[in-house]
Formats: sequence, C-alpha cells, structure tokens
Amino acid sequence: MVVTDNIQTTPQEVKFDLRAYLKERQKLCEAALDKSISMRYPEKIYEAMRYSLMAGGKRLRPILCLATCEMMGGTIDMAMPTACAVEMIHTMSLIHDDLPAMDNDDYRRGKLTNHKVYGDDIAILAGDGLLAYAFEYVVTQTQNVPLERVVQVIARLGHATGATGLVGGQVLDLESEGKTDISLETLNFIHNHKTGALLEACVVCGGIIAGVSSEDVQRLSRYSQNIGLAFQIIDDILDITQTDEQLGKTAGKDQQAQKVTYPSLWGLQESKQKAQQLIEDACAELEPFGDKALPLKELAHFIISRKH
Ligand code: GRG
Repeated sequence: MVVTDNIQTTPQEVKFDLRAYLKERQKLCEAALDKSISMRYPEKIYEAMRYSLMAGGKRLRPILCLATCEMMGGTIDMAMPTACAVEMIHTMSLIHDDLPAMDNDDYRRGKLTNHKVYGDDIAILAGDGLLAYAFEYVVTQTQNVPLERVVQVIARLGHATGATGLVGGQVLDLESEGKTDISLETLNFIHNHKTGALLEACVVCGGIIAGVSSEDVQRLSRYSQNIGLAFQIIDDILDITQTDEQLGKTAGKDQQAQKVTYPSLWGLQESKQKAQQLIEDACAELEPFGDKALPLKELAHFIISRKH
C-alpha cells in the first residue's frame, strides 16, 4: 500500500481518504450523540452525563459500528442508535475507571474528569445513567431493523459490558496492580475483556443490524479481537512515549502503578511488531468482503498509527 497525504492507494487504485472519512464520521456521531440526551429535570445528572459524553474522544467505537453495518449492506440510519449506545457505554466505563476507587485520574479527553467536576457521587450516577440509557436508546430508537436483530444487539452489548466483558477485565486489572508476576495469559485476559469485548460488540452489532450470517459474525469477531488487542498494545506504548498534553490524560500511569504491560513484557520494539501483525491478521479476515472492507481495514491501520 502507498500512502500519500492520507490518500491510501491499493494496487487496484482504490482511493480512501482516511482523514476525511474520520472527520465526516466523527461529525455525524457528535451530532447524533448531542441529540441523544437532552437537558431535563433534575438537570444536574443530565449535565454530568452530557459533560463526559460530549467531551470529544476519537469516537472509534461508533465509527466501527457504522462502518461494519455499511460494509455488510446496512445503512448508517439503521446502526446509529447502537453506535450512540456503544459510545454511552464506553463513556460510562471511562467515568467509573477515573474514580478515586479505581484509577483515580484528574484528566480525561483533555478535560477534568467527571468526579473532579461533579463529585464522586454524581459521577457514579452519571455512569449508571449512561449505562441504562444505552440499552433503552437501542430499543426505542432503532428503526427499520427486524426485532430479533435488535434483541441480539442488546444481548451482545450486555455480554460485552458485564462480568463477561468490561467488568470482568477491570476486576482482574485491579487485582493485578502491584504484582510483577502477571503472565501473558492473564494480561491478554484483562485486555480482551476490558478493551476488546466492547470493540468486538461494536463491530459484531454493526454486522447483526445489517443481517449477517453466523459465519460472517465469526469473521467479524476475529477481526475485532485482533484490533482490540492491537489497540491495547498501542495504548500501553503511548502511555510511555506520549505526554499528558498529547494524551489528554495523565501519561506514565502504568509505570507509576507498577502495572505489567505489553512493553514491560516485550519491550517497545517487539510490542510494535506484535501490534502490526495483529492488524495484518485482522485485515486478512476481511478479504472476502473486497473493496467494501476498505474503511474497516483503514480503521485497523489507524489504531496502530494513532498518537493519542
Ligand atoms: C460499571 C458496567 C460497569 C463497568 C465499568 C470501569 C470499568 C468497568 C471498566 C474499565 C474499562 C476501561 C476504562 C477500559 C479502557 C479502554 C480504553 C483503552 C479506553 C481508551 O479508549 P479511546 O482511546 O478513548 O478510544 P477516546 O477518549 O478516544 O474515546
């Protein structure tokens, strides 16, 4: 692949402007998220929910959901409520992760964390509010999608969020803090659950909404598990190599908390190579979808080239 000014060209001369694509999709997602939660009584909680939901971020998860739905023959409108829901769930997890009882962070997405602005009590409730609303939103707002697909989406989102996903990964992560004898197997378990599970749900739910076969669900799962792990390896690398300003949050937290990370096990260079290999494996899963898979392939490459 040749890359010139962000226009990426395959041997078949199919052009894809990733920067323009991301900008356009981020704008679409921002507008949909802004509309999804309006201010009402009691204002305090809606303000706290909106504070973190509208604080920026790459919007990678909703973009992956929309891109998969389109690749599999669905439309943006069909997938947008689910795309908003995954960003609500992701934002909830960031709010809770930043609490003093967890990672105790002061900054997120370049702004003060939710509990620093609203206090721990309201931050917990803002997370809870976003979590519950995500499920309500999928059910009440999804249109022109058969009900059995919506039910499958709800089940997938629940599975990715609870003890079988985010919660389970976070528990093991907390238990591993300060321990230096964490195995690669445990580290993979943590990140496959804490980071990978929701990314997988974004991609697979996008496919389910479009009505994919169970064989394609498996293919999409393998693509997303690979990008999920690569995403976390890069996250660990950025924690070491970037500044607070570049990350929009406190850098160097892993070393400070004496966490075992991929770079601490493999070193920076090998970690980068492994992430690159995972992205190549992910893209190989999309070969049967031809040129329609270009956005998902480029999003996979974006995951390892990102700087924050
Ligand atoms: C209460 C149901 C419930 C769950 C919470 C706190 C928790 C359980 C899980 C932690 C999950 C977590 C914070 C995982 C880290 C994922 C990660 C790498 C986040 C950064 O994602 P980016 O880079 O962030 O996509 P932006 O800001 O761009 O969206």
